[in-house]
Amino acid sequence: MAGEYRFSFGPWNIHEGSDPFGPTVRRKIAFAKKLKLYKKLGFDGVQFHDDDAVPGMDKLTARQIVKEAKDVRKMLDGEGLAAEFVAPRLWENPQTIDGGYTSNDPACRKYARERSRRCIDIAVALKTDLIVLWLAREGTYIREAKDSKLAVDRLAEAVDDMLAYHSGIKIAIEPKPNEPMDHTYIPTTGHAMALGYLTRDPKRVGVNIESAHAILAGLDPSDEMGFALAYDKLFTVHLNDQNGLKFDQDKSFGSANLRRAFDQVRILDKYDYGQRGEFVGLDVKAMRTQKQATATKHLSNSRTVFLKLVELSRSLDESRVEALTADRDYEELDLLIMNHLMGA
Ligand code: GLO
Ligand code: MG
Repeated sequence: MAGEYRFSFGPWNIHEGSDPFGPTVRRKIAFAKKLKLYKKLGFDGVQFHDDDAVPGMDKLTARQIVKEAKDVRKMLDGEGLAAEFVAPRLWENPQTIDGGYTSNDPACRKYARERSRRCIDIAVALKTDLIVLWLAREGTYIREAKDSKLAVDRLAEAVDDMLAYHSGIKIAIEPKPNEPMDHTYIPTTGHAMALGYLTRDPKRVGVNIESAHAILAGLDPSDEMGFALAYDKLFTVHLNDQNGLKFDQDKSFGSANLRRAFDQVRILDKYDYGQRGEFVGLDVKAMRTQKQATATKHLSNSRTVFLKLVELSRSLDESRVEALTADRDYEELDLLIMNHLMGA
């Protein structure tokens, strides 16, 4: 069963533990060393930010960027790993302080478009056709700072620009309702998919659903997945967990609410997620308390929980579920699911 699913995570998921209130607590692990951990932890795919692959890319020419990305491709080959996607990191440069594509400053919007093209070049060099767009700062701190209609027009134009730049790429928009912004323009799966339909080639635009982001929007991640699956738009997922409405926690999958994790696995497995090469992507962070030597357990644990939940999903007595559903005895169905999860 493990072989039926391929798992991925990004190098930022092995991190030094800094948070807004305190410095790092673990030593930095070099990128090449992180790559060596993937297979050992049971992972086959690497998620990238453009500058995970090519650090300092803003100071390099387009040609130099491609050259460096090709060297990273060789490192991946050496480890037997695939690149799952590349995402333009449009939230750290001074020119993205007020957002990239939706910035009020035309020079900053131009920077964001250029950077996105370089990101596509990197994806091509890494041999992946998937671009993830987490629209980090495309929103506002105060409502009056930007025009929301114009912002959506600008987002659609930016996606168009990327689609036109390379006919072979697909774009998975990763919605999130807040953080770092007060409100973002693309807060939910529905918004992300609707944005895709404003573009020149909606077939090539889908979503990356992150469990925690759906929960932060007050929504159920498995229902969000069902919505995207109904439109055949679930290009990838960022599984993790979130304990209520607070900062984005990126907890290990299933650690806050096992039943909510079960429901995500159940819908993915039911509709053959992964059969067309989609990775089971994680976006999880180790707790800050974790010591150096054990700061990758959140990754292997999330994978273990996913696979265990696949087993539980497949062993659920579906005829019993059907009978109880037909009888509208949802209290009994509730107990059936809880007993199943408790191994009772
Ligand atoms: C933050 C996002 C972030 C993205 C990543 C890929 O809340 O989840 O981790 O997934 O940057 O674009
Ligand atoms: Mg994410």
